[in-house]
Amino acid sequence: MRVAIAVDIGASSGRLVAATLKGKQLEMNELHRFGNAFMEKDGHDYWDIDALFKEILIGLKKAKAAGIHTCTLAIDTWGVDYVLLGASGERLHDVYAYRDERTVGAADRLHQNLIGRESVYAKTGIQELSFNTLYQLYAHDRGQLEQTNQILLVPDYLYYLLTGQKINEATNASTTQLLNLQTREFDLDLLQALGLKREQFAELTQPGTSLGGLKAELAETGDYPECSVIVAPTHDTASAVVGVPATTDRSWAYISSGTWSLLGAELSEPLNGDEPRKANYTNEWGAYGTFRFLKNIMGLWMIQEVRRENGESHHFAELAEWAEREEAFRSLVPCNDERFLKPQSMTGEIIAFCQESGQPVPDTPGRLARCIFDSLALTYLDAMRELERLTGQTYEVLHIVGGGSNNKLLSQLTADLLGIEVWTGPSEATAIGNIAVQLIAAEALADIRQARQVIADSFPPTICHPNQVNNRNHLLERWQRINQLTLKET
Ligand code: LFR
Repeated sequence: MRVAIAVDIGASSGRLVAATLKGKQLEMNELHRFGNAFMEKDGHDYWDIDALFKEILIGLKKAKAAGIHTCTLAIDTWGVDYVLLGASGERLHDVYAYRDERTVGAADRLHQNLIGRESVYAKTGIQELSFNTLYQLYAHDRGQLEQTNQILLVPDYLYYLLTGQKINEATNASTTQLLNLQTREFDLDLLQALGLKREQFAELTQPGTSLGGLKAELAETGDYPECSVIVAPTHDTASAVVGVPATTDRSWAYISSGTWSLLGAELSEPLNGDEPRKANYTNEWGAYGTFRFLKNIMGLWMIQEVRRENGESHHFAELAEWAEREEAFRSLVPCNDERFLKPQSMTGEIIAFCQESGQPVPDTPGRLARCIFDSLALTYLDAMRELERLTGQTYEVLHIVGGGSNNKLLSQLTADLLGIEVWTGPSEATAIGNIAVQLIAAEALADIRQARQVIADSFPPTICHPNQVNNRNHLLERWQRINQLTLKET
């Protein structure tokens, strides 16, 4: 029996999942799950990359113990974060987490001093987010960049630790904001502006490429299955979009809902004109030559933070249940305002905004959760309207995949506000998309179309039908006023 193992690591948790294709059904089995979070050291935020690698090895040991002797294996993680390697392949630094504040103001400085916003967008089609690798590298220690032999992104680095091979996987490389849409290569002007050379990056590698086996020192231990390592769409969002169970001919958009909510459409050509730039839409590269035309929305990070600040004493499901009992649209916050990117206290920041804007203060966990879900759903509405305007399409169905698709209240609110069907699940779309690419590479599935059919059959989505929203016009006017108070987007 062919087994495909996905290593899928997000900003708040990671997992190894094994899947087998039985007839037309995918059967999935979670092998190992672990937490992830950035940690502070000397005033900066870092990922514990060594701990993450150890978790991968623990998961692979569990796979072997569960009787998996041979498998294919692929890795995805969040985007943009990078690892600099020296001449002998050694890591030169701790791995910064993208919310680290050293990039505050870096985008403005780079655009003023080196190359304008408009040209960067025309070249890359990538939305401006303060933490794009372009800005992170600009804020990085110069001396260290000069010593750097190779720049890998986080999943590339994990592949390197597993196989000894250095690649720059294409979907994730596009999140650096250093790739040129025309040449489909690293943009030499941008590299030059950063003082970098093309040789400091590896070959751009497409998802589905085979990297051979584990490196000898791992394989020889006999602790792990014999792995045939495949390149996933290593950017988790790219894997999640492959995992969208879209099978009908109805036009569809998606939200990949996790720490971030990524709302967009799958396009065959990028849209990088003035209008998408002003709306801060991005053209991240997808698997199989597609583009993920999408927008980052603050997402479940807000509720994750509120929960953490509360000593993690409530489950997400419990918070959602309490939120459901609260009055709808009582207090609203502009989720995409920069102030919510990494506030000292998320709870404090939400309360402060409500006070400043003369709204009732959400003073219980249920009310805070309600405020976040209501505000996210309204932000989805705005982003969908922008998406429709920019692509000239009307979307009949919105798929919500990822962990956030378990949140029934948020999905129903979204359906109600958008007035279209919202199809939710699978919640493990990222791991499933990663696995689908392995199965296509192994020729067990023909293509993405067939993969999506199998995904839909194996994990049938739940459909939320839209209900009428009371006092809709009044609500939308209030929401508009609140957004006018927004100072700056992330
Ligand atoms: C989602 C995600 C987003 C990216 C953000 C930072 O997990 O990968 O797509 O913008 O995290 O990498």
